Parts: sequence; C-alpha cells; structure tokens
Amino acid sequence: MSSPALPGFTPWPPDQIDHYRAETLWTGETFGALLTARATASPEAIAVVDAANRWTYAELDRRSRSLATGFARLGIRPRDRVLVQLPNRAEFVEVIFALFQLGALPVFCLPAHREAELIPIAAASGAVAMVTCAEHQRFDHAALADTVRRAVGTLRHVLLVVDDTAHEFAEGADDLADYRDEPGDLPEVDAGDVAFLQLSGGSTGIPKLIPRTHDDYLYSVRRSAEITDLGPDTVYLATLPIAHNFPMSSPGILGAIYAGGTVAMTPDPTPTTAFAAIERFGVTLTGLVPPLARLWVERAEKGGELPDLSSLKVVQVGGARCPDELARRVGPALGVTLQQVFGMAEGLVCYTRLDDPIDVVVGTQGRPMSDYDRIRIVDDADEEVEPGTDGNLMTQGPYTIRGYYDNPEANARSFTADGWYRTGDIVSLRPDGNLVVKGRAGDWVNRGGEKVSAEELEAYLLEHPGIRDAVIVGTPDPVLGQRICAFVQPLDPQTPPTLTTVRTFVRERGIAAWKMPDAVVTIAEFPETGVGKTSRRDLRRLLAEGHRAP
Ligand code: OOB
Repeated sequence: MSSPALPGFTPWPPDQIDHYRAETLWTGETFGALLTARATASPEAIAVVDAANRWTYAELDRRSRSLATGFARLGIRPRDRVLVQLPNRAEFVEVIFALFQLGALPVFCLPAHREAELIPIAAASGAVAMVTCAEHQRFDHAALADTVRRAVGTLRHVLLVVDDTAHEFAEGADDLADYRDEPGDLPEVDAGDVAFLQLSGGSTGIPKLIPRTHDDYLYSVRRSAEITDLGPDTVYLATLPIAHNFPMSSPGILGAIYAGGTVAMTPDPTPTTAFAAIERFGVTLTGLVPPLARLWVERAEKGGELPDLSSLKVVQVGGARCPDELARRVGPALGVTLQQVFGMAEGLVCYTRLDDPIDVVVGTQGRPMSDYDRIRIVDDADEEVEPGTDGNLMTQGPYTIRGYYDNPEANARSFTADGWYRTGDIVSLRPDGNLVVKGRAGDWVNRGGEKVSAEELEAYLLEHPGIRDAVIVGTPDPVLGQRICAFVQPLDPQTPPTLTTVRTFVRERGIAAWKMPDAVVTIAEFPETGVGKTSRRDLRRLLAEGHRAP
C-alpha cells in the first residue's frame, strides 16, 4: 500500500486487491496484531504448551515482542529474511511471531533439511540470519547452521535454542535467549506485505519460495478455523513438522491462535508419544498424513492399554491421497470425525466439511474453502474437460499466490499469463462440487506427504561414480502411498551399485533423509517414449512385472 512491495514478489492485480478488501476477505490485520489482540482479550488463556512450557497469551505476546526487539538490536530489519529450522516446540511459535511483529520474514525450513537444501534456500532468499536448535534427535544443527553461514555471504547470524547450558557457541552464533530484550518500539507492519516465505516441495535448481502476505494468509486461516469449527476450547496438536503449511494454517497452529485456543506440541508423531500428549493436553484436533493416520488407526484398533483419547473430536488427513479403505477406519478407530484436507503451500486448500455425508468424507478430498476460490480442470492444451473427467487442476483466488519469489523461470512454468496457478495435480470434479485427487502430472514422488522431485534425486545419482544414468519413479506402497525407486544403468554391469552404497552416497551429499531411494533396480537400457524421452510409465510397469537386476 504505502511502501513499495518486496522486490521479487508478484502482487495480485489492483482490481483483485480492491475486491478482496471491499469484500473484507483481506482485513488489514497482521499476524503480530492478531496475537496482541488475543493477548489483550484473554491474557490468561493458554496459548502454547509443550513438554517444557505452558505460556498464556499474555506471555506469548510479551515473549514475541521482546524477541522482536532483540532481533532489531541484532540488526534484523523489516523485510529481512530469516531461516527458521525448529522442531515442534514452543519456541517455534515465539520466534515466528517475533519476526511477524518486526515485519521480518521467516523462511520455513524443515528439521530434516540438510545443507544441500538449506544453502540454496538461504542463497535464494538472501537470508541474513538463521534460527535453529543446537541439537535435535542427536543431530548437530549448530554445526549445520555454521556450514550454511559459511557458504552464504548474506547470512550474518545464527541464533540457537539451547537446552544444554554448557553449549559452546561457534563464531557467528549466539544463544537466542540473549535476545529476549525488554520489549521496545516496533515498526508498523503493513498487512499487504509478505509475512513469510514457505517452501514448495521437491524443487530443483533455484528453490521455489512461496511469498504469502498477512492479508491473504490470515484470510485462509480464518476460513479454515470457521470450517473446522474452532473456538477458545480448541486444543490443536501439532503432530506433523510444524513448518509445513498443513499444521501451520489448515487450520493448524495459526488457526488455534486465531480462535483463541491452545497450540500443543509433540516432537514425535508416533502413537506412543502422541496419544500420551492427547491425554495430557486434552487435545481436540490434529492433522496427519496418511501413513501416520494408518499407524494411529492400527494402534487404536489393536486395543489394550491406551491413554484416554476421548477429548479428540476431529482428525484431519491430508498432504497425500488418503486411501478410501483407510479413510473409512479413522472415525470408528479413534472415535472422531474425519476431515480430508487437500491443499498446497501455494494457496488453495480443500476440505471435506464436518457434517458431510460419509461417502464424501471417505471418497473425496473435499471442496475449496472459499466461495472466492476459482478452479479449472483442463486437458494438456489448457481446454476445460467434460465435468467428471480427469484433468489438470488450475486455481486462483484470494489466498493463492501469483508467482514464486524472485523466480521468473518457475513462474513461467507454473502460472498462466492471466494468473492461474498450475497445481500439477490431476483431479476430477464430482457433481456435488467435491474433488477427487487422481495423481500428479510431472515427475514427483509423494512419499507419505513429503514431496520428492525425481529430477533433483536423479541429479545426485548421476554424480555417483558407478552410475551412467538414473531415473527415479514413484511406485505404489501400501503404507507410504508411494516409495522411491531408482532405476540405474551401471557403468560396469559386473559391479552394479547396491541400495546401501547408493543410499550412503546420497546421504553424504547432505540431503534430507526422506529423499533416500527405497529401492535400486539395475537396468541395461531405459525404455523410451515415442519422442525419445525415458518412459517412467514403462519403468513402473517393469517394476510391477517383477523386474530385478539382470
Ligand atoms: C500440502 O502442501 P504441499 O505444498 O506440501 O504439497 C502440495 C501437494 C498438492 O499439490 C498435492 O499434490 C499433494 O501435495 N496433496 C494431496 C493431498 N494434499 C496435498 N494429494 C492427494 N490428497 C490430498 N489430500 O501437502 C498441504 C497444504 C495444506 C493443507 C494440506 C496439505
């Protein structure tokens, strides 16, 4: 509005901005202002709980403003980018609200990311600082952050959440606690500004960073909270890695805060730990990916000694296609209402509604959350398909981005000239308005909700000294939905690389563990399509027919 937008950000067209404001979808409120308003209205209500902390709204608000003041002292300014790599713990909420209060932009990284992901993300975002924990699940994140800082010139500071008081800080790293200053004056933040950068799954080359504004994201959070019926009594358990869009805002932790409810955290999503957290915190709602939902359902169906799960009212499943058979079991096994969620960090989120008939809840991925969402289902020539036929889903609307951050090549591929986002998903539309997700166009593997780009993994495999050529395909897996199969042409057919050596090699490139191949299949020649491209479909068929090393 008043100041020029962040360079590299593609705004909505001016008439759309006026329209969304006039319809009060975009209200002009920022996330920082939202928290302060909740803290003023109900200071003593519990905002965040985890194993070690229990913060009221007043406390969370004060902590985030005090940290924002400390960040400013460190030289972090409005619109600066800051990598945030934290597991599910209370400090995550404190840190992101501190950055919101300051008008600086968190860049949401996952705890599983390693230097092969973080260095390009830091470089592409021009991050000036990184907030992480010293150690998590016995991995040395302080050392990882130091590697990233040394590789990326803009990155001046590393701030660590430290549990061990004897921690030794490397040069350029500090204890986050030292920046909890007395809250001071903070700059005005414009709700039309970018609030944070989210990551698009599985990209190659320059990472695809997703700029979301306070206005657009808060609208999606508000609509999500309405649809999922949140209120002050809601206790949302962050079970999935919290930096994902799903646990963040669908309705997730931000929805819980919007509604004046409580955010509870579990660093470990397995039934043993998560069920205990449900009993301890009185959790009413959580979101799961299908493989995790299956683990929970199987544990509950097995019976025996279990924590009291009676507080739990709604379980959401999303991030990857939930098999109908699993969807049918969730409600009865856990004593809850199931809600399917089909969304993307770029924007559009679809929900089944809590009062939908069972065939909708079990057999569809729901419908867009907003009447202002627009969808088109098209063939490969961008012509609309007959209703009910499979096609490529495109969307635009009040919370779907118009472009990735500072990435013209990706934008040319993923957005049409008139602002439609090509989701890459193949869907069909039922007469009742609900979508059924059929698969993905393009070369991706959705491994239990984590997206892996075939191209990215192939590039790593091609660096392997024993591999001449490699093709990654996703193959069906009863638990994960898809698993990662690497077809490789060995340089020397006498000594083909094994699964173990390939996995070790890939791990040493410094990439997230979920991208490791699950299987390696040696093949002499790749089957080709009519136009000389490797045919992934034929490779999948070979695998289904039991093809193994020759
Ligand atoms: C969520 O967001 P992302 O950005 O990690 O991944 C988006 C992609 C979608 O384009 C689709 O391919 C897949 O994940 N997906 C699903 C799905 N939910 C997401 N595929 C089939 N069925 C579903 N229910 O994954 C995300 C963001 C917000 C809310 C929920 C999920």
